[in-house]
Amino acid sequence: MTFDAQAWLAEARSLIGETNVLTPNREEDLSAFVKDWRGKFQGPALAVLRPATTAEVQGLVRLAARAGVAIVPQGGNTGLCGASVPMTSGRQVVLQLGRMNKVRELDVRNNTVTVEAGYILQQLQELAASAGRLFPLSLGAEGSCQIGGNLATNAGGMQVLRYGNMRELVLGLEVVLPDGEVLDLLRALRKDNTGYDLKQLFIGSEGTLGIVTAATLKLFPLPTAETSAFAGVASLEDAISVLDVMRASMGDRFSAFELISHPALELVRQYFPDTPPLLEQDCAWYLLMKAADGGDGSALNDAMQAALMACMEQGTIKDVALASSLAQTQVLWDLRENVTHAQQMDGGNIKHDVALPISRLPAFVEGMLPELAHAFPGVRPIIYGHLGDGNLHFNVSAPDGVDAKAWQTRTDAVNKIIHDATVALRGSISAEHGVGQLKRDELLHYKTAIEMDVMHRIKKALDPQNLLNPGKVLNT
Ligand code: FAD
Ligand code: 2HG
Ligand code: ZN
Repeated sequence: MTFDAQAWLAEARSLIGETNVLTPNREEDLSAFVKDWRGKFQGPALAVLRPATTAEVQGLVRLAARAGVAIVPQGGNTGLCGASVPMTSGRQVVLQLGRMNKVRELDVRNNTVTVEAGYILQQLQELAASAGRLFPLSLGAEGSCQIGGNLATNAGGMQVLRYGNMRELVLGLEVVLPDGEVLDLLRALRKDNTGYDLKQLFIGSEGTLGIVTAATLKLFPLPTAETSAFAGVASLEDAISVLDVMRASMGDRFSAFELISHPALELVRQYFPDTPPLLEQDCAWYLLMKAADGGDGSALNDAMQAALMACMEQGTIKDVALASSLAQTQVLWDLRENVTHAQQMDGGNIKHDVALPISRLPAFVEGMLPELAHAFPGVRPIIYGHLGDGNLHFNVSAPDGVDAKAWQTRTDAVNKIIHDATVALRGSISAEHGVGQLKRDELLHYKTAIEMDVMHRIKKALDPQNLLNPGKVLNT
């Protein structure tokens, strides 16, 4: 059967309205939807479709299935693995969920909220705070990423140490399946053992198994006091000793433990020259820590100071600055977020998002640095990330004088060194960003045949026509 694109688009328009079907022509610039945040992946779209209800998503999925049109679900398009934009081959539409942005229910007593997939993460944090609750997921792209995207990538970020990643914050989901059926799993229960936990299949599946249209999420008590500190340490071993002390003395109040290497800090200073000096001495590594609690701030500050002092007495912390105002706190967290931006401004890098048992991280990094330097003289590893979760962004920037674009051609060789060592220590080559197009072929190499086979069987069972985000995660 021949495909009549114009007739198909006309049907799409009749389903969701003329203005919600964007097509590639001079008036409608689709670049924001067809190119990824890093500018690394880009593919043509037959159209960008912007449904506003679950019924509209359902109608579009059925329309696409009838004509064999593939769908690329998209939230804020902040993903870092090329999963949210079309592939270069095939007949694909982008299904942009941004208009599905209603709050379906805020149940403060049950500590839950049900929002649609297109709700922006930062708006959800604000909504929760206005009800005296916390929605703890927090990451650099929170001003534009959407709950659907956070679910589809099982996003992590800054507070996983205390609250877990997105998977752990979900109680219920509503999903449109590839055949257009709506799977209503929107339950606001903390206990429910009635068979397989189907929602887990869709979390982290990067839009390959179903389209998330709404979610019921957990809320937590809103801390009334918060304190952040920035400390310098000489080694990763010392950093991990600091983590032990902080957790032992602060318990659950300790909510974030981020690592920034000296070269990462220097890069931020280069591109954000307003970054103020924070410590009196340079150190090899810096730790950005946060604790939060109810009550007034003085007890929390005292506890944080006492724990930091204990580390200084042990000699693990060399120098420390405690934020004493909201403005100072903001400076510290801006600095952390700016590492990614500074790297982007520097011309890009070869990204690695690895997780290892935290006990093995020091040996991993110490082994990796000389090996990389030997293989690529002058190379600039920019290491930072969520040390408290054993998750490092081991990004590798071009050696001085090497063009950033030319450096990208070395990706396979750099990946091999870092990913081989990660997997040898039973680590993960994608801790929080996902697979998308970027690491799809790496999965084939590092996962067992049986693991891949089970993933393919699940994909085939739910999406036999291979319509949802083909070419992402799996070689389909
Ligand atoms: P998109 O990029 O639009 O999509 C990502 C994936 O989800 C794609 O596979 C897409 O098809 C799928 N998808 C989107 N919506 C739906 C839906 N409704 N149903 C089904 N599938 C869907 N990530 C972290 O984990 N931790 C961090 O600390 C972090 N920091 C970041 C900082 C910056 C500056 C940037 C640019 C990114 C960062 N990220 C981080 C990565 C990114 O923000 C997250 O992966 C985020 O969860 C993606 O959300 P999104 O709405 O932008 O999704
Ligand atoms: C972060 O932790 C993000 O800042 C982005 O996950 C990491 O840019 C990166 O590699
Ligand atoms: Zn991260």
